[in-house]
Amino acid sequence: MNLHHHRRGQPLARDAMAYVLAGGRGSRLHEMTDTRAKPAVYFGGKSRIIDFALSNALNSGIRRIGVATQYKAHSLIRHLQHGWNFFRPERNESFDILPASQRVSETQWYEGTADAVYQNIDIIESHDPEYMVILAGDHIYKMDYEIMLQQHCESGADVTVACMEVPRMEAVAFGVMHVDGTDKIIDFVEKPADPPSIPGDPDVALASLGIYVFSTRFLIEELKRDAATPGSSRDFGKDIIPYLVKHGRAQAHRFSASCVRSDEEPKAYWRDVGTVDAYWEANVDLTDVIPELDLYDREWPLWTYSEITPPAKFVHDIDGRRGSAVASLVSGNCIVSGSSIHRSLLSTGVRTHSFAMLDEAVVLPYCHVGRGARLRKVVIDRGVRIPDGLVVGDDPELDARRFRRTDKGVVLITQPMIDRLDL
Ligand code: ADQ
Ligand code: ADP
Repeated sequence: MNLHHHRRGQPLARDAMAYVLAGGRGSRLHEMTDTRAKPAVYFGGKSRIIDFALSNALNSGIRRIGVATQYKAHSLIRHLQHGWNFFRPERNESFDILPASQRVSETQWYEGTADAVYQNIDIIESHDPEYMVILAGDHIYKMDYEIMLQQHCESGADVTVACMEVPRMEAVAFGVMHVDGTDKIIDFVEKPADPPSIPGDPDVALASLGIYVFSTRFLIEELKRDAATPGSSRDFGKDIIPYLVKHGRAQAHRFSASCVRSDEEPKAYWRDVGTVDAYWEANVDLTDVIPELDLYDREWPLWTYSEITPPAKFVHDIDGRRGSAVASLVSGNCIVSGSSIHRSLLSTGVRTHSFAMLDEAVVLPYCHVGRGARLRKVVIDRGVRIPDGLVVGDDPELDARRFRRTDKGVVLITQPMIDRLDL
């Protein structure tokens, strides 16, 4: 697909700054986010979750980016410095990493998401963007923000909020809106226990994706107004958006209008991989013959930091029978030695040894899988050394005692869990 086909008029992205909120922990990923923020969690073999939002910004033509970090930001910041540090001020580009740092107030942390922008107003002003695209750093999707910017300008709204129809019961995790016939938002509730449905379909709700476009001048006024409002939790979803729906003009933008799809992709793709099950499933889905998410689309490349590595290598076992990976994604510096690997993702530097069997395994960088280990439906955290002969996926009760096993039967394995094993 040629992106320029659906662009009308002048690109607005060059006048915009993308502001990525990357401070949340993502506690439902459990031990995966013990040491790193959710946006820094590995995804798809070679990338991290935040690379999707950042690649969207870059591919949309945005050249000014700020990333607000807070929770366990070390590995995230290192990733950003390694992979995203190529913007040049002399070309009117910028890339700012903005840790919560008592820059404005005495409180050390950003309170809500709006505060994470408010505390950096001076930095935003120094770049002087006409528009602000506020994003979360923890979702998997491909979207052309230029199209949303154009809709924002054409409609004259105070804020434009990206939205998508979701099954009504899933909407408890979202901001849920009602719109009129022109997609003006007429009602907005943040994370309702009983989400209202869209007219005519009781099983579907219109959910906010937490992606907002404002003119910078208006946003700054709003942030200051909100900061001076007693009782505000300083959050976009809880405070700013509901206020603007009541007192201003908030417009909905359909994700389907700006979602980027290659010819290979059957439908619009947006995922919050915030639980171990969703994370495992979205990764393993990539091994499908035609996955719903195309990582190979050269029109919308996924940029990331990636180590320079030797190629992946496949070696036979002594019988000359094993030593292959099928329906799998294998990254650089992996050595698959005498193992059988099926519907799995091996990140950089994974070693698997003779007679090991992996099925539907998501293996993060620099793991070792010992001889004869048999692992099914697992997520293995970075650097874990799986002992020889370990079996996971045959005995649910044993798995649940040793590791973190979800209701859907996905087993998350970390090194401390391995260290505690009594083998
Ligand atoms: P949530 O995603 O639940 O809902 P929140 O937890 O505030 O809202 O996180 C939004 C983003 O901001 C995340 O990427 C998170 O990492 C980041 N973040 C959270 N607190 C932060 C802080 N103090 N500093 C920096 N970054 C921070 C929001 C909206 C809903 C909408 C969903 C869509 O509030 O209306 O439906 O996003 O996922
Ligand atoms: P995280 O996985 O928590 O996001 P990083 O990717 O930033 O963290 O790195 C974690 C640590 O693992 C770093 O100190 C990195 O240098 C280290 N590391 C690099 N190469 C290897 C290796 N071959 N084996 C084990 N750890 C490695």
